[in-house]
Amino acid sequence: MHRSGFACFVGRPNTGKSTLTNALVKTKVAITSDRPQTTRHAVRGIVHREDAQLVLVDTPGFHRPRTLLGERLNDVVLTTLGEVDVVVFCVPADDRVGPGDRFNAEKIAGLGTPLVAVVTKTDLASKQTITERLIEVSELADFAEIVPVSAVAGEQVSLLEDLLVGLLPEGPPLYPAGDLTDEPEAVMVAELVREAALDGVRDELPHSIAVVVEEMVPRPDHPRGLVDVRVELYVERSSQKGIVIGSGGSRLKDVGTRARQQIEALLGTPVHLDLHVKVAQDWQRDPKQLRKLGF
Ligand SMILES: Nc1nc2c(ncn2[C@@H]2O[C@H](COP(=O)(O)OP(=O)(O)OP(=O)(O)O)[C@@H](O)[C@H]2O)c(=O)[nH]1
Ligand SMILES: [Mg+2]
Repeated sequence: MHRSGFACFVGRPNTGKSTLTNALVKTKVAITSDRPQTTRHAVRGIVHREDAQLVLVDTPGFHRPRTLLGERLNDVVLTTLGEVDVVVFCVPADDRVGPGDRFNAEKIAGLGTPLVAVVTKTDLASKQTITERLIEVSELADFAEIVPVSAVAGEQVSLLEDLLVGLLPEGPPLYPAGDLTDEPEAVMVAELVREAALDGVRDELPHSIAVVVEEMVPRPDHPRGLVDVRVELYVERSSQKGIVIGSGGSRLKDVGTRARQQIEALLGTPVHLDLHVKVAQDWQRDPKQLRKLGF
């Protein structure tokens, strides 16, 4: 028998949903960071097995929206939840269950879809803390399974995979063999630039950064197939522009170097990355700007 279907990750920001998605797919399909609200759209990662195809849908999770962007992100999650076979609720082992977790749990409790809870980041907590967390989580909703996992240490990741596969309906593969994601290349490139730009920025700035790939073209007759990639990095205020660029352009240069290495690995070709910073005033609250930036 062959099973196939969708498992959707939810949970408050920073709980390790994207890291776990990548661990299950064994490839980086979603960017991660220690800043909250890194993921901004539903990212699909595909696990291929002899007996099953498991499509993971990594989401931004639910949070109380403070901006129009926040509302759009909640809508993305709700729409996604309506279409999946199992919902995976993530809570970190190293932090107490709080209002954000309850908010997420309430949203999924009434769906009628099988729920699996994952206590993430078990490498950061003692056995006793993990046990406490498992009990706390069990009180939040009616879960079919509750599994402690460490995506970073690779603990219990394959057990989780087996559990999720077991909850999928019988069916043929949904994606061609070898496809690990359905993200367009340009979106992955933009995300890699955003990931590099998020590293080391604080406060509100992570939320204010948006990245758009304007152009990706192979340079004609280049012996090693160099690709020219032109990227715009948007911030919300001109004061933020200076922070992103850094003194004498040092920070932006560093972001560009790190992003380029990742993009070269993704595309398998050398890349010339042309990175510009622009101000899109208060884009998180502006419907027109949001549309332009793809939300
Ligand atoms: N030690 C440890 N750190 C982890 C683990 N999983 C995730 N992290 C870290 O936790 C932080 C958040 O991880 P993400 O995967 O980006 O979290 P997320 O839930 O996708 O966050 P949002 O997209 O903002 O909702 C990153 O710094 C990860 O490296 C884990 O198993 N162990
Ligand atoms: Mg994420």
